[in-house]
Amino acid sequence: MTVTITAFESSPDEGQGLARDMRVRWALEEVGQPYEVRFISFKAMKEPAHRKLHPFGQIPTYEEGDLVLFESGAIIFHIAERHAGLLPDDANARARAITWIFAALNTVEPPIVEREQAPYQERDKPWYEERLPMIEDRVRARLNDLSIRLGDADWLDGAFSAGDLLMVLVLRRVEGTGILEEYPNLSTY
Ligand code: GTB
Repeated sequence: MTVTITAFESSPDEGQGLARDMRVRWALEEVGQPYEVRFISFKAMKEPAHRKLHPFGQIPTYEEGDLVLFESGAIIFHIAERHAGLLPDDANARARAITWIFAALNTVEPPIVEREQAPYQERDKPWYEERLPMIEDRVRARLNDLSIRLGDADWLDGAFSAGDLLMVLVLRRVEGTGILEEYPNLSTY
């Protein structure tokens, strides 16, 4: 069955792959599932036709026959449940890999997104210069703990999993800021 995902028609990152469709693309590539990409404008994202697929008017979405999904984490989990290569077979290892999916999205990504958005949303505020280092320290706190846990391992828990896929792409959002580079093992990861 054909899988179709949505992505920005014109991405603000000019093709660096930082938007969340990249997670879905990597997961599909990883499991060898062919897919099509429907590119969508910012205007069309907010129109009723797209909101039927995504209630918040965002990308990515995932269509597979009658099934329509949104939320990159749910999409990755769906792909990982149906194809080999993204979640281990052993029940406990699988539960731990799923834990890393949630850790990437719920614990590591939020301060990174806050730091990423601050310059766009708050640069003109009188408190911006004072607040930025605080936000950056919240990112460092997460990266420090993650760095300690990863140590010199290749992946977070044994073999590569969907948890690594998401964590790597979450970390890419701070690549080049100097913060990720403070943790050489995370940069290598
Ligand atoms: N929780 C949802 C998920 O995980 O799928 C969040 C989806 C989301 O934030 N989508 C963003 C979007 O559609 C694109 S990824 N934004 C438009 C809107 O809300 O109106 C966020 C993103 C956008 C652009 C870059 N970039 O260019 O660097 C990076 C990340």
